[in-house]
Amino acid sequence: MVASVLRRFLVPLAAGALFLSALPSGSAIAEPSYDLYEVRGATTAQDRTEITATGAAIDQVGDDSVLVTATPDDAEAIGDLGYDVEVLDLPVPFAGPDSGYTTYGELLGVIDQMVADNPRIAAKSVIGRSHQGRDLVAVKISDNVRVDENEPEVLFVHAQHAREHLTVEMAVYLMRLLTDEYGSDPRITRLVDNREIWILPNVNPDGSEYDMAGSSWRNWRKNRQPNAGSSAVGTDLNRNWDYRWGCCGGSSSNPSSSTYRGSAPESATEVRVIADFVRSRVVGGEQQITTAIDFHTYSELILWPFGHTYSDVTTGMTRAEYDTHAALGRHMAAANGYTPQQSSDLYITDGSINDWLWGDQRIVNFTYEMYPRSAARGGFYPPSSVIARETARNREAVLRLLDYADCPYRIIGRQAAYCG
Ligand code: LU0
Ligand code: CA
Ligand code: CA
Ligand code: ZN
Repeated sequence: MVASVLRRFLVPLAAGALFLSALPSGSAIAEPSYDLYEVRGATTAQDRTEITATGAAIDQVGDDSVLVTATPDDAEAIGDLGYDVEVLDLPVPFAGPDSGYTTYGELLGVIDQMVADNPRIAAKSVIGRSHQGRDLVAVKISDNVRVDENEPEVLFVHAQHAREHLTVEMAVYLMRLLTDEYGSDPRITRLVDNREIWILPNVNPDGSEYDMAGSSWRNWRKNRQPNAGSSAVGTDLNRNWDYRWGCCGGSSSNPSSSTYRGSAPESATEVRVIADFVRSRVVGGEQQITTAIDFHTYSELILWPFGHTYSDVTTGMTRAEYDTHAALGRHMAAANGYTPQQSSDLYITDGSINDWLWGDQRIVNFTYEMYPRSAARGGFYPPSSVIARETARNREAVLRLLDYADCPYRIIGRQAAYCG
């Protein structure tokens, strides 16, 4: 981050600031404003967890600093912890929206066309509706797509966080890859024939449409569900899952926070719909989905559970299970150049999909934090010119997950014990 974009904390927002209007700080009625801050003096995961406990969301981790999305109150609380806090002016890429990114309406068009062109291997279902009533869509890709065959199932979740638009492009890329190259690329043909692949291309359409709807990006993270007794809108979907929800200081109870965990587990309409969908894949008492990726931006990381504890091995995670996640995470990272690590190496989170998919459903799963590595390269808003390169970058990594979906424990040689 270049010095010219730094302004001292407490300097008032300039007129025409690109976020929501600068509302009087401390007002009980006004919706809070979220700004980008640089916090210096944070070096450990424990430091970062303490910072997120104020309600701020960490966007980028450096050796001794982090960037956070925070309300003025969160920023003040971080300062009270003894860190050096500066508000950042938004860098140029925030000037968007960039028409090279796929809107929700365009996404539905892409899906319908892809299904029309590939009716034997692609199908769309509406699994529920968002809080504002938009269709929540699942795309299935497999041979004999209309039949529920006895094949390992794989789940890809995209855009829990509204502003992470590159993840929707990742879904479009995957749908095109698996359909366009079916019948010509032998590896992809074999995987489509022997897996049932579920792509949820945008699970937070209310949020992503809101983020794109203005004359500039809104830096929005949560969904758009109102909160009783508060003017602050939205729940952080990735803190609302029903596994050790709110347990461990990795989410906020304050509706104004961008990491608000909601009033109860699955209180967010979209989380409830996706969780019901995942539960519906339990057939004959057995979860059919073996492996999953939840796509986010940014930082170029591959993360595995748990997020709610710094421990590798704990209740609900044996050494072999941890090692399976770590080995598969590293195997994928070797293909895309991301950094592999346990989720809590970043900071503690609770109520994440990552923890729920493993802790509750026993699905071996990962969070991908996609391009870029830093805010200086565009943060949540890189130019659409990077879409083709940064989605194709994950081709081999995703194919590796699909390969291991028959028995992920195979990667540590434990298939007899786990998949016999
Ligand atoms: O939800 C998040 O805070 C994620 C990281 C966790 C999955 C550990 N980071 S993000 O919000 O910047 N995508
Ligand atoms: Ca099939
Ligand atoms: Ca099946
Ligand atoms: Zn995210």
